[in-house]
Amino acid sequence: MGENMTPVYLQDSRPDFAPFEIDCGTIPAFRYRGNLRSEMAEGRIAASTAIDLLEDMLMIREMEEMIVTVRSGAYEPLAGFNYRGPTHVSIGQEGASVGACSVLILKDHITSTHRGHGDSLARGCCAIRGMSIEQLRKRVPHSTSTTQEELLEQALEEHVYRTIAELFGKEDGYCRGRGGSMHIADFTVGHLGANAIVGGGVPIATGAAMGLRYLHTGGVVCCFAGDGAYCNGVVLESLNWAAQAQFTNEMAGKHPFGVPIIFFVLNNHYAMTGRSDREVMGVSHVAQRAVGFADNRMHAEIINGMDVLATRDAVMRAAQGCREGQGPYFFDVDTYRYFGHSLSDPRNEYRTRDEEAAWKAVDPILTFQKQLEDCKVLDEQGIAAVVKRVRDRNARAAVRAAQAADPPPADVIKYMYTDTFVDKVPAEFAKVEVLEPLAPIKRANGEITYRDAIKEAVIEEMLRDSRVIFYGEDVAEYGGAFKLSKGMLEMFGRERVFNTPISEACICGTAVGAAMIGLRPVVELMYMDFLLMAGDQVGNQASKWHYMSGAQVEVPMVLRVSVGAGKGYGGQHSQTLESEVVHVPGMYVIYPSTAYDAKGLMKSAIRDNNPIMFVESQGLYNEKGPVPDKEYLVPIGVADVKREGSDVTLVAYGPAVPLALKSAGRLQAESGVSAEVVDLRTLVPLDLETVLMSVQKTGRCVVISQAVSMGSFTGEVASRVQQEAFDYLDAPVLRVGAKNGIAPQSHVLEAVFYPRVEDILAAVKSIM
Ligand SMILES: Cc1ncc(C[n+]2csc(CCOP(=O)(O)OP(=O)(O)O)c2C)c(N)n1
Repeated sequence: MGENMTPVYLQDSRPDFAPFEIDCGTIPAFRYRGNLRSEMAEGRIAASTAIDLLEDMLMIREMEEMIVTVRSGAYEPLAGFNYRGPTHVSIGQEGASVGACSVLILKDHITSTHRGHGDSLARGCCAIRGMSIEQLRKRVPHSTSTTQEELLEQALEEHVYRTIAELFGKEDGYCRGRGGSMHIADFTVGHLGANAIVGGGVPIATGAAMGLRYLHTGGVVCCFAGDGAYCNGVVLESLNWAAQAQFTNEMAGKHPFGVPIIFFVLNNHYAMTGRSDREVMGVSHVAQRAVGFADNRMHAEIINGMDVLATRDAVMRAAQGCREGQGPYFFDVDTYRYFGHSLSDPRNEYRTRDEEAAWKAVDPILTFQKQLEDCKVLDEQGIAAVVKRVRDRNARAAVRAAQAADPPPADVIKYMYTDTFVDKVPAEFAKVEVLEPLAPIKRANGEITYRDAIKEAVIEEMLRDSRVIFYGEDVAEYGGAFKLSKGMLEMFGRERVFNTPISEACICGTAVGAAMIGLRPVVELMYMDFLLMAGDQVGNQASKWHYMSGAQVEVPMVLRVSVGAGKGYGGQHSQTLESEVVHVPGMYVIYPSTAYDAKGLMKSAIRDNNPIMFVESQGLYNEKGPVPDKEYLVPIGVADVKREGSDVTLVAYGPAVPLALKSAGRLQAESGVSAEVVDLRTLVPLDLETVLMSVQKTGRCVVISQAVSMGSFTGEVASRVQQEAFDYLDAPVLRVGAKNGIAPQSHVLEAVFYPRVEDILAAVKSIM
């Protein structure tokens, strides 16, 4: 094979120290030189569209100015209304949001930020304007109107109403009052959510775009985020993720093409109060960030964000480029927010009135109004009529929103979880291509290892549903650090099984985005300790979006995490951190102890529509157990009595289960104590019933896990048992776990660090 016939991933990397220089290229700034007159002359914009642009910018400004006055009590139509929500207004940035959204189509998506009313209103308006009469009718189901014009107007008003209702925390809000201003989302128009975590939405956008690429929908994601966000680790990880060579070179499979995302930086020059340029960044323009991530600089450009036509032009070009496989794109959009970070920020500590005046002189609305007049699209009265239409519409919507029903208090945790799962795979996803079939996993006496059981489950589910994709660090050729996925790349190809950068936050965050747009990612974190690198994406994003969106979206993803412990790997490769995840509700947590349960639970997890943390014990990977080679599922949220007994209940999960079983054997043999062992299998949802039934029988309970005792999930189980079975208890409920310390390297220390059979025996003896 000639050198240039060798696939990239097989090409050697050899030493070659010949001197050379890297040319990082140039980044154009403000290359758009058009205006409304030239756009109209070239047929790039219709007069009616130009009016729509004005109307949408005005809608944002009016709405946000209203929020400001409502907050101060001065908004007349809502005098006395108590608005408690946040007030991060984007006044000044309307040209950026509206220009960008005006050229997206319905199958496209956006993500946004804490300052996202403008993006959200703009996305909704632009999407609604592109809707058919049938689609409009769905937005206003109670309308009796029949004309497109009337339905459009009603749908726009409903859009403002549902936006304001969400800000006011009402049941009619887009997220049923569960999200509010900073988490507003409308998944029906591809708005995947604003995000109150600075930078938190960027990996979600990236994962969604990666998913659109896999599904070949032709859709694009426009990722709105501020300049401040572009110092944040997960954002930089996302840039790297989106630009990975493996998505565009021949490794990408039959149809190499880039990730269709536009990183649209709303660069208003300030984070909260700190300056991005000249203070907390070492480059003078955010656009320079792109240079470090892709040889083509992600087509980076600096755009005039005060000119709605410039942002429109940029996104039009980028969206087309993305659809042709040229993504990602990076726009540093130069804009300004007139108000402070929030209303409690007077702004004078970090910027001058002169600076503000200079930006207001290039106001996106006023300059565009002037162009509309110059081009005779609207005269003064025409503009006044648009202003009035917007103002009246917003006022009607606000009054209606203020009077709308609050969510019923009894529903406070409704929508935490979904009870849906994939019963039947839609035909379009049931056809799965297998490149090189993998030999079936061999059974000796019907047994396979815990590792192979999990592998078999993932493979079976990938064969069942093409929406299941699998990725993580080193999982492709190498088969993962624990060889669990060996052969899966060859079987399913790199579009479905691929290595990732060492980006735990992005592994989790992209899975959220991919799940939001319809995939069912299974992703791997090599050690559970690395979960802390991904804390926000797991705790604030994966766990929360179903609830925060008012159940608009499901996030079906399985996060496989592997727990070290007992191998002398010390404090950063040995922790079992399930209690951290349990403490942020929203994610199911599964922790199997046998090969049988591992397979059945993994299959259930992949079919379930909740985000799921699947905890695996490295100590159990080689343990064998009977696993039928026929299809079966183990239900999530059902504990299992692994040994029956009558004197004491040992509640355990994961690697503590074999320990509990050994202890039960010794208790019987050495002291005639009959111990029942309950394997929780699932921590969330918790099957307390099975535990309570056992405790009612035995009157005694010891809860065991491998985790450090302080803050462990065993505390939760012990307290619930005490609370709900107090009358049946003959002794206090005890807990056994690892010492309240850090896992040591020394095998002598490690041997006493983790819970041992002796600890369990001592605990049981103390209560017998
Ligand atoms: C991870 C995180 N850190 C800090 C904050 C507090 N905070 C809210 S907005 C903000 C500034 C964000 O700046 P930028 O991304 O430029 O957006 P802008 O507010 O300018 O629109 C900060 C620090 C937060 N919400 N999330």
